[in-house]
Amino acid sequence: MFAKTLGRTLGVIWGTVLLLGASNAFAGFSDTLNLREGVTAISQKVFDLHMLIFWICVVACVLVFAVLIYSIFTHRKSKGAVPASFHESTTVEIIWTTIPFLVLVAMAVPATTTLLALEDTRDSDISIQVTGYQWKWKYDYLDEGISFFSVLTTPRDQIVGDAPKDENYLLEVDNPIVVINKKIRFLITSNDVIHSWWVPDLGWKQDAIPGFINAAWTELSEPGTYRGKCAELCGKDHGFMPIVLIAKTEDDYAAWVEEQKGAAAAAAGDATRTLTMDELMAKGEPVYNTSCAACHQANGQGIPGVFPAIAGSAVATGDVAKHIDIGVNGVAGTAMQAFGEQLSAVDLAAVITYQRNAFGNDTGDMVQPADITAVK
Ligand code: HEC
Ligand SMILES: [Cu+2]
Repeated sequence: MFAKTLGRTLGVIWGTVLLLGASNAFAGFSDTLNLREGVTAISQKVFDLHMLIFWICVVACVLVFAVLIYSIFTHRKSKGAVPASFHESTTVEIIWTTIPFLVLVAMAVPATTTLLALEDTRDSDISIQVTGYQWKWKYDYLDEGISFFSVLTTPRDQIVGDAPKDENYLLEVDNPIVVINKKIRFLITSNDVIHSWWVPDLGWKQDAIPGFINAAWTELSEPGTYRGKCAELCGKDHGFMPIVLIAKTEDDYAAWVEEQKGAAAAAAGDATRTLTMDELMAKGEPVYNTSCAACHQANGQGIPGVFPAIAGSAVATGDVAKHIDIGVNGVAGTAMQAFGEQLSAVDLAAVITYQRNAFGNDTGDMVQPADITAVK
């Protein structure tokens, strides 16, 4: 009698839990705990696949536990249950092999279809090469010849806790990647270690591996700003290489392309000019802060034993040619990258001049863009 009541009570509790779970799944659950639906047709497909598999698992769980709990309570010893004496039933074995097999096939078909659609980069309209660097992204628009680096712009004082954090803390960059509502093919690779390019709203992430090119694609229907970050532990500043993707309308995109080409031409023009000390120092400081301070630190003190100090450095106060060589070609086999391909001649000349005259390195030396071009 008692056991019967207990059994019924447990049944009711179990049923309530299931009902609550299911109704929750339909309501608020989906925006807080569930997979993100994203903003593209393919991210919706991924989400639908996820929900389908989820519900198949829920139904399988309910059925199996219902039979299990029913059997435990109905056929228990205290009720005088006598075990069946049959052994080896071909029918049962066929049933419990066939049903899971059919369920697995039912799951494999939509899963494979979605995976194939995710990989299908054919017939794309625009190709962008994405290259991971420690710790920034480079975007090359292969059809337009546009090329730029995208670096974190969250101010240092927010990171160290001296200022309140913005809404998009660690998710803002100087040069976002810009696209339109066409099929965009991404060719993803890396210059140093393994990174991973991940904008959750697109519904996928793709590893950036040195020496390999991984392809992925997206097609955004609405203009908007989508944010993501490197999703592969890639060193000290792994958490400081965000991605900002902006989808523009056709007209805005065309204007942006023109602007980028103009900026490139202006930079090429600047490379032949001779700059004053003030100009070099003014340009050099922001370049230092975005490209060098992650390792050599904003105060030029470096991190002892890992990144050498620039303040008082034998290189930064010694032979200019050696300093230019390290800046342009890096130091092979160390984290000191070759900035020759990352920074313009003007930026490099400015940042090297800055290093030679800031942090108490008052050498008075000036490096001109032409000095850099001569070495490149
Ligand atoms: C990812 C970390 C990193 C970044 C970013 C970085 N460096 Fe370095 N840098 C190093 C390391 C490591 C060394 C030491 C290399 C070696 O072992 O010789 C170094 C050495 C140097 C030296 C020689 C210092 C000395 O006294 O030996 C100079 C000059 C220098 N870097 C300039 C720059 C400039 C200019 C930038 C920015 C445009 C920059 N570095 C950005 C890691 C970095
Ligand atoms: Cu990374």
